[in-house]
Amino acid sequence: MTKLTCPNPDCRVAETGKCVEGFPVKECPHQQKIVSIENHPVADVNNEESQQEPTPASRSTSLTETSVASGEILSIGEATDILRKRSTRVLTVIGPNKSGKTTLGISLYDFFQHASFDRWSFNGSMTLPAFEKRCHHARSQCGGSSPETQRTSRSEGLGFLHLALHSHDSGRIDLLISDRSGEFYTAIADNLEDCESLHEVSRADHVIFLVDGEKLASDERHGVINDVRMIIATLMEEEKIGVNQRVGIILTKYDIVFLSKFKERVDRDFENLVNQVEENYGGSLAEIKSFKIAARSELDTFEPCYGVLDILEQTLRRQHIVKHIAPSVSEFSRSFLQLQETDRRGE
Ligand SMILES: Nc1nc2c(ncn2[C@@H]2O[C@H](COP(=O)(O)OP(=O)(O)OP(=O)(O)O)[C@@H](O)[C@H]2O)c(=O)[nH]1
Ligand SMILES: [Mg+2]
Repeated sequence: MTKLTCPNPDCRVAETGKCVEGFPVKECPHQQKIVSIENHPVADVNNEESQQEPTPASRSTSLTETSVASGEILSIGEATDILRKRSTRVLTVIGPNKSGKTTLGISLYDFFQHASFDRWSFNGSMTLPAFEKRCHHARSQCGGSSPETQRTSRSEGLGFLHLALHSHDSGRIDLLISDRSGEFYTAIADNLEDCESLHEVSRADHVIFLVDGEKLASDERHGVINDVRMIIATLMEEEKIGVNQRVGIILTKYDIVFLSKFKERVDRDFENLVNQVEENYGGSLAEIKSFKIAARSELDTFEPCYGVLDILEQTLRRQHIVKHIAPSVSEFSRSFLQLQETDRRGE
């Protein structure tokens, strides 16, 4: 028999048999997650599949008061718990595969291990092992020709890396950085249903679109621009981004661009793309800014986290945004969406 429990601390389904979000119990997406996990917990040590690491989607969806964080990348339920409890910013990182999404997240963690930025210093992380695993993989490749970040596979689904930062005047701010496979994003124009599962976009404080500088300096330059254009156009058409979101267009791996004989052409292509996005969508988004970054530079002349800290500053900045009105749709993202900060004021 399946015991009724719910990761939402406000839900008393165990006592009342009723879902606090108004779903018929069997249809509650939170319940479905728990049931499916409870139905498949048998650890068969001979079964290769059961030895695979749990993905964010396959783990329990929330950190309850009695649970201990695994330190792995956070599922949407676990991220929602942080949003519910703390002053949080969500940085959503979107881009085709190998554009540098995961590296951007781990570069911030790496940076705050050794330094502080402006008034911000490291105040902890609930995903230390997840960061360490990703950093270790990159560092352990240093013996090779260049450090490599491990690819994020599509089956891993959506996850969030977590950093807590502190400053004297603002206190603690929690930062959630999305991580997902690039293949998912490049396929969304063909699979519009996938747009419905873009939970990381709806609640983002800052949505950034990455343009791979290395590819832009190569023969693949047209494909790179088209991919990013197509992703932005799809998200606009599907109304996944709009007046509530600050958007960043990011040229990544600028260390490679810097050394390239095509540097001027790359700068020009990037500038044209940014101008086009501003022209097409400037009036429909809260803000559009562009950044050039080298999250993992191979050149000593580039400061660590080159350009990434400007993105961080932009993400942490408070903004004047209308209070988000919770949609009446029956989606798993509901509680995530509802957790917009209500006290945002312009600074
Ligand atoms: N030289 C240089 N390499 C970088 C930089 N940022 C990322 N890389 C490399 O680019 C490759 C791809 O980076 P990832 O962070 O894994 O890219 P991703 O967008 O997460 O890719 P998927 O997980 O496949 O979607 C890795 O080998 C990184 O080491 C950078 O600033 N400079
Ligand atoms: Mg990745």
